[in-house]
Amino acid sequence: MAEDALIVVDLQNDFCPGGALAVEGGDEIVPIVNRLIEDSRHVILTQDWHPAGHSSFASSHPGKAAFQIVTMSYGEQTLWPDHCVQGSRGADFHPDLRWTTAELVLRKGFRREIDSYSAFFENDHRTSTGLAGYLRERGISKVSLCGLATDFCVAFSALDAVAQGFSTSVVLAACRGIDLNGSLAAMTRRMHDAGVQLI
Ligand code: VGL
Ligand code: ZN
Repeated sequence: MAEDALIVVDLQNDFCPGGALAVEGGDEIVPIVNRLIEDSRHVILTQDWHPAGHSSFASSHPGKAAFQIVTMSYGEQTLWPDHCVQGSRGADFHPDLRWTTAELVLRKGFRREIDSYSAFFENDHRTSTGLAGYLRERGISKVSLCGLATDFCVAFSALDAVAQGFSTSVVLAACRGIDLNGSLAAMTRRMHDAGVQLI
């Protein structure tokens, strides 16, 4: 039987107001996401999970500041404030998120040398997280995404999901974006053009 899953992306303290890489209104989506979780048969969460000194942190690049772009071996990488450090409070899920029914918590960004926006592939677009195989082996062919941030981890996850053949939708009311240099409009268009259902 074709099954569907809800994927809640990075709904962690550091992406909420007061956090290290706060997304405006990030905490406002928690009640909406809780309702989606209640209504979903299968729930998967992703958790941004970086070692201290991660290469996506501006602090690892002397002379560089957060939100600047550098070129890594795998291409361009935006630099971020230190965030979602493994085991820190900032890396915990928002305290009001009701995620006990989740069947999988997928951690990403744990390799020091490479960032991972997408739940499916790291930022070289080649190194797999194993999620596509996990979903296929469980007979899940349809995924619905929500969480933070719309224009980074949600968007790249959604683009990879359709490219991997999953029927993919993004619940925009249950997402909030960072919007760096027009990234929200650009990524929304990319998702639409790729066949992601935006609802
Ligand atoms: C994210 C920037 C860095 C996200 C994660 O969850 O969208 N953005 N790490
Ligand atoms: Zn990150």
